[in-house]
Amino acid sequence: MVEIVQKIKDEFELAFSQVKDKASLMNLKSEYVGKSGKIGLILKSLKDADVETKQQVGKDSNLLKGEVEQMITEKIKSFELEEINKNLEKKKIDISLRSSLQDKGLSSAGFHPVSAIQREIEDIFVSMGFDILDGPHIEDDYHNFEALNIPANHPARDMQDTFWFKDMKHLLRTHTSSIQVRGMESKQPPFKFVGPGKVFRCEATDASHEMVFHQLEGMMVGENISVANLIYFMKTLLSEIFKKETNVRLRPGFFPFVEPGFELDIECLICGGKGCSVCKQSGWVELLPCGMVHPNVLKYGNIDTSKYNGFAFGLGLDRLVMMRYGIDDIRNLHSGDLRFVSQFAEF
Ligand code: FA5
Repeated sequence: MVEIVQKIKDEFELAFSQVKDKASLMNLKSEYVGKSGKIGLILKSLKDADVETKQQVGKDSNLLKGEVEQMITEKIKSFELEEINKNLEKKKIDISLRSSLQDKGLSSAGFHPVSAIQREIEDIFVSMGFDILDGPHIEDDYHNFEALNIPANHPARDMQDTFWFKDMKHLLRTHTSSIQVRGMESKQPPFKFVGPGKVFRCEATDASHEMVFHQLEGMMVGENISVANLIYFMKTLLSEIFKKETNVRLRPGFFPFVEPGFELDIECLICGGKGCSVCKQSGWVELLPCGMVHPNVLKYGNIDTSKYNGFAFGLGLDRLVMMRYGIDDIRNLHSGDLRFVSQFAEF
């Protein structure tokens, strides 16, 4: 009886040494240590043996079972490693090869200039203690208009031509000001945040107008916020972005969600203020509408207007990129022409 364990062991070792792949190894596994494998059967065949033999053979076959399982597990690992190495060998990447984009004279990757400027501005505001918020592209009437003090039938709705959904309750957001409403819903004053993103307007395109463009909303709510605070943050932003003296002008502007409202224009950097198609021959480009948040908007946001007030602004990112790089037609920005965007790739 005792020899039978040794016999099975020898038999296994011979078969094991001839195994060439994972599949035959798995077969060997079930043949020896599977449910009705050879080692298990030894124990079953001990029914009529004396106690001493049963104990000895039981011990030996258990030991053998452990050994066999360990040998098989290790062999499986070595087969798997071999497979990985083979695959790596096949799929070897030669990092010294030029990409097909480089052959066409294009850089392989980089941020779109609008994304790059958005990140830069986010960093500037984060360093001044602002949070960054997001909001959905598909908005409802309440967040895009009503809670911003633009009720149904208000003429101000015509200021932004809107892409409505068939239900006439949902729309593609026309401005990032909807993020103001969502910010007030999620935060307790005092707070300050910026909310960048795509916006959509159903309007004719020209050198300075796109149907899909980008804005960055900003909002600060606290006690005793003044126009001086607003101007401070706007000036800091522009000097960080342009890294040079830029001429700006502040003029009154009407937006139902701010009172007083302002338009901050920048002297056109394309023509140096002489007049061109981008600034519509005026020498100035509308860049940064802003103002003190209208009390009605704060009330919609459940903010105690006897204690808190604030400012808000909505920066046009595409026009900012145009001013920074001297791009004379906004339509170049989203034309999808790689030759155009690759000029801005950092590497
Ligand atoms: C608004 O969208 C307001 N929500 C901004 C605001 C926020 C005012 C907070 C007060 C307080 P406006 O429609 O002017 O305002 O757009 C803001 C900026 O987006 C413009 O100054 C301009 O830089 C940019 N912009 C507007 N329309 C287009 C367009 N069709 N294509 C490209 N940029 C545009």
